[in-house]
Amino acid sequence: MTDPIEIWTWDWVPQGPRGHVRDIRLRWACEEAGLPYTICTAPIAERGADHLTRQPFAQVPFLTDGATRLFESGACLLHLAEKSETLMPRDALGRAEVLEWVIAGLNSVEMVTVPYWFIGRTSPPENPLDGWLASRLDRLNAVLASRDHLAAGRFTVADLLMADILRVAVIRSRLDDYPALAAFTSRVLTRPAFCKALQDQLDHFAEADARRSKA
Ligand SMILES: N[C@@H](CCC(=O)N[C@@H](CS)C(=O)NCC(=O)O)C(=O)O
Repeated sequence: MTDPIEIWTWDWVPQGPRGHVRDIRLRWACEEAGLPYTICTAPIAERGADHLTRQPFAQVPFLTDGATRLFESGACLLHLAEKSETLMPRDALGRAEVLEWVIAGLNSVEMVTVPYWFIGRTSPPENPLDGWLASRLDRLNAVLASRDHLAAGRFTVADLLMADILRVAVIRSRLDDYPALAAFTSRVLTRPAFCKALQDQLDHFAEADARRSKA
């Protein structure tokens, strides 16, 4: 029997990021595909040499799957997608569409949403990335106005990733202006696999609180 995939996350985080630590993407993909996995933890307080050999920026998530060791949530998702047709079709066209939308999620959408969120944390009178974000949401809304899924005509890992990128509160609160995008996000985020992954991550950090308060 093969060992379960190891998904590595933090041993503890404060309340703010709970539910958003990116191991959720990997948990969610495994839940969708029925891939056996186990959660492993790296100490957030001491990011030592061992951690840096797994994730050179001292972040999470990263995974182990047999001899394969990967960091970057996008790379990990594509690895999982190779293991299950549920996450990515096997035909060349469907596969290409999934790849382009996964990269678009990371490199055209998340590269705007993360700095937008980060700047917004200081509550500036105006977020200088407002227009940039609006242009991305506008175009994504136009794409999803005529179809339910980003790639391959069905749910794939590209939808999973994009919905996770868009569910950050400060972005999601803007989706009322983008009905197709709001509907897409709600649809994908009500999938049972996402609900389970979210609850499991919340439970993981609640258990960490309990352990800390006993120590
Ligand atoms: N591009 C990376 C980003 C990873 C990332 O931002 N990880 C966060 C948790 S979701 C983290 O480890 N933050 C702690 C830090 O950056 O020091 C990926 O998608 O895996």
